[in-house]
Amino acid sequence: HHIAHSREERHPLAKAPVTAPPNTVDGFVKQFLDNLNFGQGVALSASGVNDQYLALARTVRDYLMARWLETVRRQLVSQAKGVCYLSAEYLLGRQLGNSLLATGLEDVAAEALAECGIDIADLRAQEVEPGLGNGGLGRLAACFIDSLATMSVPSIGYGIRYEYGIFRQTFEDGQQVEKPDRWLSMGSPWEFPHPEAAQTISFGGRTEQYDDDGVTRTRWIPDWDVLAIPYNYMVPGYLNGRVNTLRLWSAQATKAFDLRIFNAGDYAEAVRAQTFAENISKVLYPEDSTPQGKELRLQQQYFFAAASIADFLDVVLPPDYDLTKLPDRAIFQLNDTHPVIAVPELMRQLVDVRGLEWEQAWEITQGCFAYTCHTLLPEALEVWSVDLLGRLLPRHLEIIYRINEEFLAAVRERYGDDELRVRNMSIIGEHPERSVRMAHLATVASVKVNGVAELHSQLLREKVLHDFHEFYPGKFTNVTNGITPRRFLRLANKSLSELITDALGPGWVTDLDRLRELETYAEDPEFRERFAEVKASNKRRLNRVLLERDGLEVDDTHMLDVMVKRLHEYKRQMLKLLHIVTLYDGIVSGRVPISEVTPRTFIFGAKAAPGYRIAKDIIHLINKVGSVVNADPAVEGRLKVLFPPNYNVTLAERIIPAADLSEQISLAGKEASGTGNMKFALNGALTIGTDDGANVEIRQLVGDDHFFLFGMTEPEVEELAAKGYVPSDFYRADPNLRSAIDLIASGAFSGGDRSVFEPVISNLLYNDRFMVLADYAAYIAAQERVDAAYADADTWTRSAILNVARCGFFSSDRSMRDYIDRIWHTPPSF
Ligand code: B1H
Repeated sequence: HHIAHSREERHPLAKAPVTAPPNTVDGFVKQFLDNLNFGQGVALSASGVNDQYLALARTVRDYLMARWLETVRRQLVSQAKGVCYLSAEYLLGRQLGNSLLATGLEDVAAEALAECGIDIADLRAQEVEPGLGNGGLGRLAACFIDSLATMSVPSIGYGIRYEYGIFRQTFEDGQQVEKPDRWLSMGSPWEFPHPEAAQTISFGGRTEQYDDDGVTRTRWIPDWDVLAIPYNYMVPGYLNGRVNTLRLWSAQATKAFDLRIFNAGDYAEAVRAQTFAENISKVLYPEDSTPQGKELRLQQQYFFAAASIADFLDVVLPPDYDLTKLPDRAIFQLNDTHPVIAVPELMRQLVDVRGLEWEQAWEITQGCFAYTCHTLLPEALEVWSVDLLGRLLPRHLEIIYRINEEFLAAVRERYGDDELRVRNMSIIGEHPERSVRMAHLATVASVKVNGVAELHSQLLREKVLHDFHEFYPGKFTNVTNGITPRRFLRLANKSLSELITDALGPGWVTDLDRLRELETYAEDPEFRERFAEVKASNKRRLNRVLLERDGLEVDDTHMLDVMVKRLHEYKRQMLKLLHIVTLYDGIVSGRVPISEVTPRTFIFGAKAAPGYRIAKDIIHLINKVGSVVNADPAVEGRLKVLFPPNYNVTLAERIIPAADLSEQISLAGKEASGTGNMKFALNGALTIGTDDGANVEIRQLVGDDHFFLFGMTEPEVEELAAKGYVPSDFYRADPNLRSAIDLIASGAFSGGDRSVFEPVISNLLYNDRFMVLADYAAYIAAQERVDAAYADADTWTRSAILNVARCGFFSSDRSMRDYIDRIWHTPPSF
């Protein structure tokens, strides 16, 4: 099933290059109507809005097709070194707007549809976003493949086509309830299934040794298998005629019915076996930051890692490719440890399937992988029990053991019998049970290991992977995360983009450092006025969106203070909430005259992992505080707390451009990077933040005068932890804090019931792992500085413009350049 590398085309029409439909309104109308009539099988007069959306999507697709086929053809010919980005998550967001942008068809399409009596905005609203990721890690993968296409880097994204993406969040009486995300139920016009290119993926069974012409070899005799069906998605570059591929795998039973069981008359059992196989790609695990040690999750990981490796070796590479050259042809970038099982899988392919010597295979493997670590939380470092891994993948466990044996021999050779060090570095951990440490395996196998922001990379080198840094000097590097300016500026914030383009011309979209040139415009009162009007219009747009979506009202005269991100204790949504409760408490207790309260609308957006009790309690508490504060006449509408449910990429694109204040308040040393922080700054919000993750770099770039820094630094956190942190001491010492906590504990937000939020309160007073109480006073003081700064609207606007001007560094194009220069060494392509 190799791709035909050359085929003589006999019909003259097949010799001609594939061409796009004419780039005109008439050409677009014709293609749209053809898709509606021949693709959807409906007449325009009888078509519904979903028919029209699907036809429009197919039309844009048709414009991209010639470029896609050409990209594939050129890569086949050039065999240039490319990137295989391996990620269990791609949080893509809607595709239609980005495809129209990439083809330059936005205006043509809008006009063409208007001529058919259709408002394109109604069709855009039809699209259900593919939520195939949890949060930052999945969105990062989506930004990276956008930048790779835009920068013409040969690359394939590999991942899983989950039938259900991240759950749809609803609130019932303020509590999170999860609903399945049926993103495929109305059909997905963006995917191309290729069942003929399926891979068979095996599991279970045992291994045995056999004699192969005098050489002892190992083979794996698995006991069950599934089919991996590739679904291809287009990844269009921005106005550059390149379309890369995202290949997502879907699981299918190897035989539609197990004939043996079927013939024995057990029809139900046969169908059950099919369901079992198809469960593998059924649902995205909704945990962000803390991996689930479930067997199905390991099946998912191996399923997509093995399918991707096999696809690259058997389908992408030409037949008879000399595999010793693989490191010059491909780099497999591991997005966290989720795909790390690809390491022993490549070894198995090279040694067991293709008969290479172990040493040679290991040399190749070590030249082909690079690993990105995304965390610092110890509980987030993925491990798999030896027992489970050995049952599911017995051959891979043997391979891991041998890699470890040779690695530890090298460690001993270097350090002598420093058994403590050997135990700490081993790929196999012993406590609380024997397990494979995936980060260690990834580090040993990789050319480079990178963290995702300067501080994070430094802490990886100095703490989490310190022994490895000492053992492999030069292996560790930093690549600070980035975001795509196409989606998060050009598409999400059209009015700001137009203002920037008026000033600088259109080139900034692919050269974000050019935003620097806005610095001089920050001094121009007229430009500031236009910038402020952009912000105001984005608030009005958000108001319309939230009113229609959730019946929520944004007061566009308020400061918009936003905290949107996954709900996790280390991110400290509780700290934000204590600020709100403190403001409210000040008003109702009469300590603060209402005229002194800066009118603010607080927006939260956050999903909690379904099994994360405290996180769900915090969501409940935010909603309850919101109900009380929003309804209390004493507040005179000066404080509003909004928590639209189901925060996702689509909503982010509406909220972020409207924000004034960006909340990035994690405990220092816990947020690896953050990427929302970058999106806000680039859209002209000022940040209130700790010295954590990429906040550090944002502050360095925008300058202290345009960033509200507060809280302990990472070394101060360590110091406090070392001397023994007692949260209740902070509670007792600070009357404002005490009063706010007491108000929650009193049942003021739970109809007088003191038990509802008791777990949250106890957790704060007697545990507070992420030191919310220790940073409370500094946070409140920083918020007072925010109020003071906001009172001078023109100076605030100047700061906002300077944030935009100075954050071009955070383009994911720059991140890709860093990966290319320091890790991948992929030469530029066409
Ligand atoms: C990040 C995850 C993550 N770090 C396990 N780790 C998952 C871990 O399903 N799982 O098992 C899912 C996700 N996600 C985030 O990555 C960091 O917390 C952010 O700070 C960072 O910006 C982002 C991208 O690097």
